[in-house]
Amino acid sequence: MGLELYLDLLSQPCRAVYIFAKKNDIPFELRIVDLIKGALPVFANQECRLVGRRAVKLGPEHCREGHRPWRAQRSPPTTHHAGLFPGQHLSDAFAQVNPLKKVPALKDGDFTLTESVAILLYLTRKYKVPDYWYPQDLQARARVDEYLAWQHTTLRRSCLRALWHKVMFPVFLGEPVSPQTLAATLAELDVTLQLLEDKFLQNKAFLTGPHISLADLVAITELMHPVGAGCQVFEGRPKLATWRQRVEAAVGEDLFQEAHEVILKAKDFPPADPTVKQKLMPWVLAMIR
Ligand code: GTX
Repeated sequence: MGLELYLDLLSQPCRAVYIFAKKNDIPFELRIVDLIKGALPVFANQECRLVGRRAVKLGPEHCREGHRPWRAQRSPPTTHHAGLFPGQHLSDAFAQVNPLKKVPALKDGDFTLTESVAILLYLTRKYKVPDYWYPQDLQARARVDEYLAWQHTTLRRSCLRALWHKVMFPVFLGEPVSPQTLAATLAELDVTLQLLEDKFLQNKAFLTGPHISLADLVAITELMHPVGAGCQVFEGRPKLATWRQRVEAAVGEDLFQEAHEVILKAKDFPPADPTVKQKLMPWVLAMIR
């Protein structure tokens, strides 16, 4: 068995891994892990097939009765397989890959790996990818490392909270968020965006220099969380706005849109079914502390 990536594109680190693998033509089998357990019709009973660089979702009409967790599809010339694990992120099968039951996760033969940053670095080392993603140059690489270390406790937290406080709690879960909490969350996001601009982007084309790197990919996939919630994160921030355009162009607009298709619909997610909500609440509360 070759490389398998366990992802849910609702998750920001999964989007970074997905874009990186596809952009660099890394052959992988996609195992879709449905984090919110089939609560969204767009995920339920769907199978995905990768055709070249596009993931094609197959609707329920293509699924068999009692359909199998995943069905491999082959599509020449780039044969990537695809799979679906609807509502399986807490399953025993997934726990074999990641005992922490979080995505992204990677399986390469008998080797399993968790943590998005570790996965991205593994992919840069195992496959021949352009140097700019994670430069060999000591100091250029250190800049990427610096960003990757910074973002986990800062931008990750702010963007995740903005999405949940603005949309996922009040609209999807029907749990009101006080105006004070929302205001505090958005203020925190604002401070973090300023840091991103002042400390990292400065007047450069990309966060760590003249070329796109893992830092930009990890950052943009985070920022698309509040964007999906309807936050105008680029408004009044011309430098960040042009940086976003550069990153999108470097990644390729089709791939960028494909990876963000689901999160960009976050505002329109239908309210969760009460039983789904009951199952999700402990997970959500543990995630949004
Ligand atoms: N530090 C890890 C990384 O970067 O890989 C974090 C992994 C992580 O927390 N993954 C989350 C998960 O699998 C998904 S990312 C947040 C998802 C937001 C969904 C928005 C609608 N969580 C599952 C769990 O905790 O059970």
